Amino acid sequence: MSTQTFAEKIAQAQDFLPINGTDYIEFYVGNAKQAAHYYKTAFGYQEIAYAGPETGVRDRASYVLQQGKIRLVLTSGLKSDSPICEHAKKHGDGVKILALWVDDAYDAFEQTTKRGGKPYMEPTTITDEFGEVKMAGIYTYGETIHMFIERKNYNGPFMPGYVKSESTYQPTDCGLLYVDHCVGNVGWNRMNETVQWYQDVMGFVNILSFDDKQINTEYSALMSKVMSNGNGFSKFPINEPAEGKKKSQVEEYLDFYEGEGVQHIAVATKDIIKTVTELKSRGVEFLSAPPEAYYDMIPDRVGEIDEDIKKLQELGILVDCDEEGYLLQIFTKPVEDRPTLFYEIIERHGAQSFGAGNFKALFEALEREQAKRGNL
Ligand code: TYF
Ligand code: FE
Repeated sequence: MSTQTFAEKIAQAQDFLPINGTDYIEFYVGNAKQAAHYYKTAFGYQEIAYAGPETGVRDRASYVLQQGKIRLVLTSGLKSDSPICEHAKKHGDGVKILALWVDDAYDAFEQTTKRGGKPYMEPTTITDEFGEVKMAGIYTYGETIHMFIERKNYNGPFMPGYVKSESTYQPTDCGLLYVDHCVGNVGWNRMNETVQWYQDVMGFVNILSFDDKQINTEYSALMSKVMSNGNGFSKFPINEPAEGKKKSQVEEYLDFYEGEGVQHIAVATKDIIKTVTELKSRGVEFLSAPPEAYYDMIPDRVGEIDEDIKKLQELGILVDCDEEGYLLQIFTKPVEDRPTLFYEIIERHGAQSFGAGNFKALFEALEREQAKRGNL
């Protein structure tokens, strides 16, 4: 392991793009009304805002959901020739926009495009009776976008163009608090340029790397590098498939998403046992637990933890540690029919890493699912 702490590593990031955190994540989906219902019912999000024909938007319908600091926007196009429908046709339901909350959206656009970022949306100011939001966007991997959102002078429900949701169906929350990290899958030999892009265009630093020697099972392999901004609020691990005996899980994703895109979104909780118990009772499906031996080894591998290991085992929650503490994590199955996007639930107790000690158990569970789909 390296001798630098995570804090020392991220301190080396450049400061030309200050980011306060994730502003929202927008999905392009086939049926936003039903997707919103799923995220509310199964994951405990509340519906806060809406835009669509009833509010004067002709080409789309968007539902804004919130839980803790997490905001999801679910958007459908209303005509087959809409770029939203084309996106959904090609990729299935998936993440289109990873929006970052910044202090100066115009400067964020200027700083990133002059360093090679490809424009998606020129800086724009939109206003309504609640104030103004400034925004701009650039492309990252695949058709995925980073939007820069500045909302210093805004106190409306979401942003101009949206009205407060009138929905009275608001299931209770599941303890999800904030976006910990969002992972992107890129194509063969695309890791280095993507990492370089985050360094050059966004000023991020590489805080962790795993090569295919560390991340492989009997069957398949992948490589992973974690990119972080200077305060650690924005972390984007990047995966690339690697050659193994059988098809890499990253390759399966690329085949079914028909390109590069967001593989998983990790959301933080302060009580993973409660959160996962609740999610399971609402029908969220998780990868199967590792074998008994995995849990027998936790005291030796990780040391003492606050949680009851029996309870973690019952729920299939994984445990790992680094020099700074430990973490608990668990992964859902893909949340659509294509084996593409899934979620991670994570509870950190000091550890700033990503669960490398779990990779083998995790990837074996992933491959059991891959094999069921006939893609291994
Ligand atoms: O974000 C991470 O790095 C961990 C582990 O295909 C991981 O959540 C890495 C690659 C992958 C699935 C999970
Ligand atoms: Fe993760």
